[in-house]
Amino acid sequence: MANESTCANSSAVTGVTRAAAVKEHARLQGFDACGVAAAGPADPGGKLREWLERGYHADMDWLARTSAIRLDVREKLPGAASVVVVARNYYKPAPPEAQGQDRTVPLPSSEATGAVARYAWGRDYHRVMAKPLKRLAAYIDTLEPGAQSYASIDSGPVLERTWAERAGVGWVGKNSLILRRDMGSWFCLGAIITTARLEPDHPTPGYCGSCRLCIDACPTGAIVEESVVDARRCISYHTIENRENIPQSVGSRMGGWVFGCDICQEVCPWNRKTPVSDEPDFEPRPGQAAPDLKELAQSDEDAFRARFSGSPLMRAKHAGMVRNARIAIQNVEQAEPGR
Ligand code: B12
Ligand code: SF4
Ligand code: SF4
Repeated sequence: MANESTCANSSAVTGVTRAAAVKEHARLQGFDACGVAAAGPADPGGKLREWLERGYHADMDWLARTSAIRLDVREKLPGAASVVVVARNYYKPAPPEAQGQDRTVPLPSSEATGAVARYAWGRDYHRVMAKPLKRLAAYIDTLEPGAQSYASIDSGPVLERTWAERAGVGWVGKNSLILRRDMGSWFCLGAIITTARLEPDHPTPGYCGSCRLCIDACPTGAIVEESVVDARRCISYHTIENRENIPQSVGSRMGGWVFGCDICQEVCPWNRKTPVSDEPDFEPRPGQAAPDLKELAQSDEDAFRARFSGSPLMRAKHAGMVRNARIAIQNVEQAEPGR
């Protein structure tokens, strides 16, 4: 595979081959892709600062609070020399209960089930990836005397997409996600900051070309310019992170989405041929990919916990999911009066 770094074969431990050994170990840990970047300032172009200044982070103040660390991995790990980025494919085909849903639009399904982002159909990816990533970090530490590493998935103060792009793991698509020609964007990222010196990969070129399907398909206009998402308009932000009321301008365009949103990925041509993930933990759990809206809206906290414990849906909390289901029900009723 040209440019997009995959997991390579080697077990030698010097220079270029050290990076190759890391990639082979990443493959053994189940990761589908792995690349290496040289540590340093993450965002010389000031894109993160500008994004924050424009308020695109909505109320995710933790992004602003940790921005100094995000801007330079050496703030997190003094002496950091390399950033290893891994990707884990989570693509599973829709289970029968979600097959009637048109996931490229915000319309509610006629079955009055909610739509859930594909990454959240199975077990929480943080849990799935944590141990393999820690094992990979421990392996990297053996490559150089005294080497230290910091492993992070999603919640750590690391600009994962920037590092993924630099490490040749994929390119930043116009929907702002990292894409690969062999997997589309149906994967989660993890990063390891390390003091070990590993031979860096080259960034991969972008393959969006003149396409702008994701920008045109976004029902709320959240992709305000190529590769830039305003979270204040993003259904994913409102259904997962927002703890307050969802503004009418977004709620009325959410359709049946009750957790996350995949519209800007479902329409992407690179996502048509993603191989099915070999991770059993990403197998859709019963009722999780397309929960019954009325059941969800009427659920009590205990029932919610019993059903979704260990899944990404817990992030939105019971109150958030009930709120989302109520909005989706209103949208169904408006689309099909008298239901
Ligand atoms: C905050 C956050 C969100 C927010 C804000 C989204 C956003 N676009 O920033 C919300 C809640 C909306 C969100 C939604 C989603 N998220 Co999110 N999110 C994050 C998180 C925690 C931080 C992102 C961040 O720092 N944003 C700030 C902006 C400024 O940074 P950035 O977009 O990464 O931009 C950098 C580069 O992309 C580059 N860049 C920016 N613009 C441009 C333009 C050009 C032309 C170029 C070349 C480069 C470039 O420079 C920037 C600064 O260095 C990351 C995990 C992490 N720690 O990184 C996950 C992460 C990005 N999310 C992820 C996912 C899966 C999603 C969803 C698909 C979930 C869903 N199905 O609902 C949606 C997608 C929405 C979308 N189109 O972005 C994955 C992405 C995997 C992938 N294949 O890329 C991540 C990496 C989590 C993970 N570990 O897997 N997310
Ligand atoms: S996740 Fe949905 S709302 Fe957010 S940018 Fe993509 S299509 Fe738009
Ligand atoms: S839909 Fe088109 S523009 Fe958007 S990320 Fe995919 S290829 Fe790029």
